[in-house]
Amino acid sequence: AAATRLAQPDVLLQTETSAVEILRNDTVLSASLWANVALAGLAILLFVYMGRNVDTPRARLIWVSTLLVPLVSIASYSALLSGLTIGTLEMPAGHALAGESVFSPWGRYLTWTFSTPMILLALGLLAGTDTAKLFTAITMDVGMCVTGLAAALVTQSYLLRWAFFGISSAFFLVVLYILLVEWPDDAARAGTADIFGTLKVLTVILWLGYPILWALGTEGLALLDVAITSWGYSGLDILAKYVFAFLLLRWVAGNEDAVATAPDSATASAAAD
Ligand code: RET
Repeated sequence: AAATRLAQPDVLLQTETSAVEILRNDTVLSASLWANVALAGLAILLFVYMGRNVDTPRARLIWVSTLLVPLVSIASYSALLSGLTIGTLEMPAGHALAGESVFSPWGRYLTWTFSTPMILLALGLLAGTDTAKLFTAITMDVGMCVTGLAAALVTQSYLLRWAFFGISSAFFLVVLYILLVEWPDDAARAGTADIFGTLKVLTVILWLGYPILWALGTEGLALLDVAITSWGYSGLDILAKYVFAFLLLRWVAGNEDAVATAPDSATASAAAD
C-alpha cells in the first residue's frame, strides 16, 4: 500500500508535459534557439575584433552598446535552452488553444528589455541626439518590452492579453515616432544621415515584424505553431541584431572622425539660438 501511495505523484507528473520535455522532443524548435547561440558567439568575436582600433569616447560608447546586443542575446538564448526561462501556460477561454498547456518562451520577451535599449542607445548616439530624446526612446522601449511580457504571460482572460498588446504597441509608437521623425533631423545635423537612414529603415521594418509575429503566433491568434513562431523570432533577431550591429560597427570603425566630431543636437540648437 505504501508503495502505491509513493508511486502516485509520479503518475500525476507524467500526465503533463513540461516545457523542457517539449523543447527536448522538438528538434526544429530547439534548433531555432541553438542557431542564435552560435551566431551570437560569432558576432561577439567579430565585433570585438572590429572595434580593436576604435578609441574616441563617443565611438567607443556606440561600440560597447552594440557589442552588448549579442552579449545579451547569447545569455538570453542559453537561458531558454537551459529551461530556466521557459514554461507552459494554460490559455484562457477565447484563445485558439484554450485550456491546453502551451509552450511559452517568456525569457525572450524579458531579455528584449535589456537588448533593445542598447540598439536605441547606439542609434541615438549615431544621430547625435540629445539626452531627453535618448531617455524618451529608451524608457518607452522598456515600457514596450515589459508590457509585451505581460501580454505573453497573462492568462486571466483573453481580452487582457490583447489589452497588454495594445499598451505595448502604444509605447512602440513613441519609439517609431522618434526613429522616423526626430532622429533623422538630428542625424542630418550631425552629418550621419546616410548610415542613419539605412539603419533606420532596417530597424523600423524588422521591429514591426515582432508585433505581427506575436499576433499571428502561439501567444496571439495561434495561426502559427510553436516551432514556426520561434523560428520567426530567431530570424528577426538575426537580422535586427547581428546584421544591424555589423553594419553599424563597420561604419563606425571606418568613420570614427565623423562620430567623434558630430555635434550634440542640444549644443547645436543652443548655438543656433
Ligand atoms: C511585442 C508584443 C506586444 C506589442 C509589441 C511588441 C513589440 C516587440 C518588439 C520587439 C523587438 C525586439 C528586438 C529584439 C532584438 O534584440 C512585445 C511583440 C509592439 C518591437 C529588436
